Amino acid sequence: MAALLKSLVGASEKAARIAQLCRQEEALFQLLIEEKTGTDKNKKFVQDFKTLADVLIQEVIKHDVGKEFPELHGHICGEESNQFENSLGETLEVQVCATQQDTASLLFTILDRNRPAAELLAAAIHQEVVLQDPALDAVALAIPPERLAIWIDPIDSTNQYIRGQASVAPIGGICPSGLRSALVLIGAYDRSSGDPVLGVINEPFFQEDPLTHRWQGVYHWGISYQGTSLSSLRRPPLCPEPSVVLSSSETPAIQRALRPLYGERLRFASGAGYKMLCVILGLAETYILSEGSTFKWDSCAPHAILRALGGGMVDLEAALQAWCAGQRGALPELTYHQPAGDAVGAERWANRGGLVAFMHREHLEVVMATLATAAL
Ligand code: 2IP
Ligand code: CA
Ligand code: CA
Repeated sequence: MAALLKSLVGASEKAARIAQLCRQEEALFQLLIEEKTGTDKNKKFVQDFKTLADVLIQEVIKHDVGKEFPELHGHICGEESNQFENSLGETLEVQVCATQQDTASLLFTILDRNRPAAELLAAAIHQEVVLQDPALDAVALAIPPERLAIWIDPIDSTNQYIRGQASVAPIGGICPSGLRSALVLIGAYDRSSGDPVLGVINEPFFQEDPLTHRWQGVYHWGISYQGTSLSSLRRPPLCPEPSVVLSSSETPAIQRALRPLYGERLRFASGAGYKMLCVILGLAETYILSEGSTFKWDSCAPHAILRALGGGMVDLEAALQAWCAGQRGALPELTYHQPAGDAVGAERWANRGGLVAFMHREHLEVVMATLATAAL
């Protein structure tokens, strides 16, 4: 288990470096931002590159973790597919090749013969990440990898990643938008129960070095398995004046219903993963989402960390139903192993009933009581 945890943290570090590189290296940055200029073909190509950054990062994680743990083969999935259509309408398969040179050649084709970009990316993909983290080394817990499966969101909050605002002033510790909300999310769940077991959240844009303007990242992890809970973080204390974090597109009805409870401490932020991280860090007591706009790859890693710290994440619709039926014990948490049978594509893996992420049960109960009586 410690080996798998280390492998996922290492993969998240490599992913974060690739995400940083795409913003820091001129040859890649131009591809990322050059949106409104150029010909139609260019526009389409730039659109392609945004997807490519996501696809590539997911493939790197899949490759590195899969190589170390063959038991996970076929059980590492994510938001993206590795089938990539380039500006010429050709379908290409993005993959990490055996050597850096082979990967560079493949990327050269995919990137419309842009050699500097292909070589920079290939070097980042094949770099060796060395972790120096005694706390990670000290973890001793045996969970057979063949019981687990993995969800990856290579970059969550892609819009903010592309927009790239570096210094957005936080409100109550929470950045409403900007690069801070772009995260790498890697979560492992139990194949048979669907429960989240292990989560890694990497923040590639945690802080900018004022001298070099290079980004420094930070990662967090948590494990919750058969009564054992471990995390790089501490459980935040119960806050007497709770705040809630919402999507700026949350419905007016929900916002109205929550106003009496939270008053001015109704916060808004981009990025589903970032809002979950705010609850993990104690910057907000709950994240409430009434719509099915997040997916299993958004919530799996943060959910595992929340559980490791004694919190959780419930399916809002199912939890409200249970609450209203008087079944107020263990409210139904999100699970990760079963697709919605009546949906297609990514929708099969949506958290369709919405969600509530919480750290302290007391806050979850107040939210349930409030929403159950609100006219929504
Ligand atoms: C998105 C991203 C959005 C979020 C949406 C996710 O994932 O996190 O920011 O919407 O739910 O699916 P919001 O910011 O309104 O919470 P991605 O960026 O990976 O598409
Ligand atoms: Ca996402
Ligand atoms: Ca994403």
